[in-house]
Amino acid sequence: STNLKDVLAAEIPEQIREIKEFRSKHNNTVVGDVTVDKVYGGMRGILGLATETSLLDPEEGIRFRGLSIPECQKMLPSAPGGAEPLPEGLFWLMVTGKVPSEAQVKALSKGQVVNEKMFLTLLYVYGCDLTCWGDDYWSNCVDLTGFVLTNTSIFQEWANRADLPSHVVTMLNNFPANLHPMAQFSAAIIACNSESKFAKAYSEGVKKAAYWEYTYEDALDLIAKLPTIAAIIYRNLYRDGTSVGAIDPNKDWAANFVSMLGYEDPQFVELMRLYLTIHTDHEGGNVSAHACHLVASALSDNYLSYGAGMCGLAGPLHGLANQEVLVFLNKVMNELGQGYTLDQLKEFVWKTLKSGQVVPGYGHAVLRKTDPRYTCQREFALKHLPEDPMFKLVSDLYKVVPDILLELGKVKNPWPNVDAHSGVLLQYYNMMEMNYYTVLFGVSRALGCMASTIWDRALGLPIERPKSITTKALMKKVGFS
Ligand code: FAM
Repeated sequence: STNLKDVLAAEIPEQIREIKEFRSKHNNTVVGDVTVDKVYGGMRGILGLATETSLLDPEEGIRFRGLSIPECQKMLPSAPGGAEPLPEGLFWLMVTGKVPSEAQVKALSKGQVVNEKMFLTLLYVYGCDLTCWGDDYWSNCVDLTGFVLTNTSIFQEWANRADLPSHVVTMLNNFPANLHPMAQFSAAIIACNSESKFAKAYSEGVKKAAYWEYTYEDALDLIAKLPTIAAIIYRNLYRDGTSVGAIDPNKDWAANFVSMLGYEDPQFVELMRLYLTIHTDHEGGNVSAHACHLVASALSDNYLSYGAGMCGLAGPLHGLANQEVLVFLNKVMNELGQGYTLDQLKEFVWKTLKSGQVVPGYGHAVLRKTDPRYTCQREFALKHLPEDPMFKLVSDLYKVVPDILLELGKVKNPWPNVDAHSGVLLQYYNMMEMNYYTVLFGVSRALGCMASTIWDRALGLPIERPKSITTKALMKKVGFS
C-alpha cells in the first residue's frame, strides 16, 4: 500500500506482541546502574527510554532504523534528477521500519488521486443513497468528493494539510521583529493546538487503543504545517512580510518549503532535502526529542508537545549552536580576515575558551567521533562549493580545534557535531540570516519526534515520571555523613 497509515496499522499489533513477550520474560533483568555521578550529571549514561526511530552509537553516529546516513543516502528515494534523499522517505522509514518505494514517498508528499474505484468505495463507506440524488447526481458527486477530501484524512497528505488556522497567521504577523524566530516558531506550533484531532477525540472519550490514529493525524498535519509557519516567520522578518505563496502538490516537502522561503536554486533545494533528512532524529534522549516525549506522555497533543521540544531546541547548547557557529565564524573572519594562518586560528580558539565560552559546533553528550552529519555536509561542500572561503574556514577549524579541546583536558568529545557545518552551506546559497537557522533544524526534527510520538501512543506508553531526590536524602541513602 502507498498509504502510510495502513502500513503502520498492520505493523502495530506485531510490535505490541513482541514487546509484551519480551517484557514478560525480562521485565526484571537489570540493564544498567545509577551512580551518584549520574544523578548530578544530567542523567548521562542512564538507560531509561525506549525510542524506536533511531539509535546513536558513540563511535559510528546515528542509524535510523538500522540505516547509517550513507546508507540512507543510497537507499532512500530521491527527487527526479536529484541525488539527496527525500525527507519523506526517512519519515516513512522511521514510522514503519521499512525503506519506502518511490510511490510510497510520492504519496506522502502529494497525497493520492481519487480514482473511480476508490470513489465508489467512499460512496459505500459514507452510505449514500444514489437513487435519491436524481438529476443532481453529478453535482452531488462533486460535492461528495470535496466533502470526502476535506473531511477524511485518507487522501490528505503533506501537501494537502499545510494550511494554517487564521489566528496563527494573525499571531505570527503581530510578533515584534525582535522576538527570536525560535520563540515565534514554538509559539505558533503551540497555537495550532486548536486544530488537534487527538485533543478533540480525547475530550469525546475515544478509547486508548485508538489514540495512535488521532496522534498520527496530528503528526502529519503538524509536519505539513511547519514549512508554512517557518516560511511566514522568515518572510515577516527578512522579506518585508511578502506572501509565502501557495503549496504546489507536485513538489516534494523540501522543494515547497524552499519556494515558500523565496529561493529557487535547484541546488539549494537539494541541500535542503539533505538538511531536512539529517536533522530529523538523534535517538530519544536529546533535549528536543526528550522534551517532546515527556510532554506527550501527559497526553498533551502533538502541537503542545512538539512546541515544548522546540523550546529546548532553541537553547545554545542544543539546536541554537548552528546560529552560534556562524556568529563564531564571522568573528574569526572579521578579526583575522581570509589570509589567517593556522596558528592565528589556534590563538583565536584559545582566546574563546579562556574567556569562558564554548567552541560552538564541537563536542557531544553521546558521540565520541566526528558526527557523520558533519561528514555528509562536508562531502556536499566538497562537491558543490569547494572554493568557498567560509567552507575553507570550517575545514581549517577541523584541523585545529580537536587538539585544543583535547589539551583542555575535560572535554569528552573534541570532534565536530552537525552544527559546525550547516550554516556555511546555507550562507553559500545566500541564506544569510543566522538567527533563523535553528528554525530549519526545527522543521526537520519534527519528522523524528512525530514518528516517535505516534509509536508512544501505539504502544500505550505511560506518563513519564523519573524519581528525583534531595541531596540530603541521597547522602543518607549511600551512607555519607
Ligand atoms: N568547547 C568548550 N568546552 C566544552 C566543549 C566545547 N565545544 N564541549 C564540552 N566542553 C566542556 C563542558 O562545558 C564541560 O565543562 P565544565 O565541566 O567546566 O562544565 C566539560 O567540557 C565536559 O563536558 P562534556 O562531558 O564533554 O560535554 P557535555 O555532554 O556536558 O555537553 C555539549 C555536550 C554538546 C553541550 C558540549 O560539548 C558543548 O557545549 N558543545 C558546544 C555547543 C554545541 O555545539 N552544541 C550542539 C550539540 C549538537 F550536537 C546539538 O545538539 N545540536
